Amino acid sequence: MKTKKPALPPPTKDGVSGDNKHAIHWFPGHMKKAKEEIEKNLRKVDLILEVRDARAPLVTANLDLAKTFGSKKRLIILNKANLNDPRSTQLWKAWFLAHKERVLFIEDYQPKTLKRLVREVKEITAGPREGLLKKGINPPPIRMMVLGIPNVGKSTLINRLCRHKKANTGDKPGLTKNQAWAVIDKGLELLDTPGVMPPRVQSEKEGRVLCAIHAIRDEIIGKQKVANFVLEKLIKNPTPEFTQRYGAVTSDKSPQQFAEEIGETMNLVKKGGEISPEKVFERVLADFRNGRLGKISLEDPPDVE
Ligand SMILES: Nc1nc2c(ncn2[C@@H]2O[C@H](COP(=O)(O)OP(=O)(O)OP(=O)(O)O)[C@@H](O)[C@H]2O)c(=O)[nH]1
Ligand SMILES: [Mg+2]
Repeated sequence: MKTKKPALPPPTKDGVSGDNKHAIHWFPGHMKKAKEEIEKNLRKVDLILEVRDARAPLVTANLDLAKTFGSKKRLIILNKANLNDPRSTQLWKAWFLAHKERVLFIEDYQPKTLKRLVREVKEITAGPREGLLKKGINPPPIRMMVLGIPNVGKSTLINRLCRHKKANTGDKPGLTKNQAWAVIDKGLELLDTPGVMPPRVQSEKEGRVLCAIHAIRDEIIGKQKVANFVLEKLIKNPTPEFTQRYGAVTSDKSPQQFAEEIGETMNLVKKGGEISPEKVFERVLADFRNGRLGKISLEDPPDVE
C-alpha cells in the first residue's frame, strides 16, 4: 500500500518550513519569480557570470539554478577573495583546475583582474562571433547574465566593470529586486539579477556559512548559532586582527565563554550593566562581515577535508 508523504509544514514569511533540524526548506515567493525571470532571459545571453563567495566556493553555488543553464557557457567568479585566507584560495585554485572548471578569483576588484575577466569573456564567446565576422556580419554586443545567491557581490562587480554606480549594493540579502541591463564599454552588456537561493539548504552547517556571509537573513539560523560558528573557527585559528580586536584566546575556551569576554572587553552591556549576549553576537557578525576579523575561509575543498 502506498503511504502518502506527509505534507511540509506551511512556510513562514521567509519560506522556511522547518520540517526537520538538518535541511532548511525554503523558497520565498520573490526568489521563485526571480528564477523564472532568469530562465526566460537565459536565451538572450551569450554567457553566464556565476558569482560565488571565495570563502565558500561550493556552498555558495546554486546547483538548482545551474540545472537551467543547459549548454550555456559560464564563467565562475569567486568574489570577495580579499576576505579569504590566501592559503585557502590557493587550495581552491588547484581544486578547480583539477576539476577542469574555469574560475576567476576577484580580490578588491583590481583593474588587472577586471581586464582579465573581460579577456576571458571574449575568449569564451569567440567561436560563434568569429563565424558572424567571416560572413561579414558585425556581431552584436556580448551579453552576459550575472547570477548568484544573494549578497555575493553581483551588483558591486557590475558597478566596478562599468566604472560607475549602475546597480544598488549593500550588505543585505536580496537588495537587487529586478533585473537590469548595464553596458560596459567595448561591446559588452551585463544583466544584473536578484540573488536566488536554492529551494533547500542542505544542512544546518551550510546554513551557518550562508548566514555568516549574509546570503540569508540572520533570523533563519539565529544570530547566536552563527556568531558561535564564527567564533569557533577563530578560536581554533586566530587571525592577528581577531586577537587585536578581542584579545588573546586559548583554544580550550568555548565560544560562549569567549563571547562573555568580548562583552566585557567591548562593554556590550544591557541596561543595568549586565553583558548583553545579543549585542555580542551582533558585534561579532558585523565585525566578521566587514572583514575586521581578518581573512577567514569558511569551506575547504572536498578532497582536503
Ligand atoms: N569586503 C568586501 N565587500 C564586498 C566585496 N564585494 C562586495 N562587497 C560588499 O558585499 C555587499 C553585497 O554586495 P552586492 O553587490 O549588493 O551583492 P549582490 O550579490 O548584488 O546582492 P543581492 O542583490 O542582494 O543579491 C555590499 O555591502 C558590498 O559592499 C568585496 O570584494 N570585499
Ligand atoms: Mg544585487
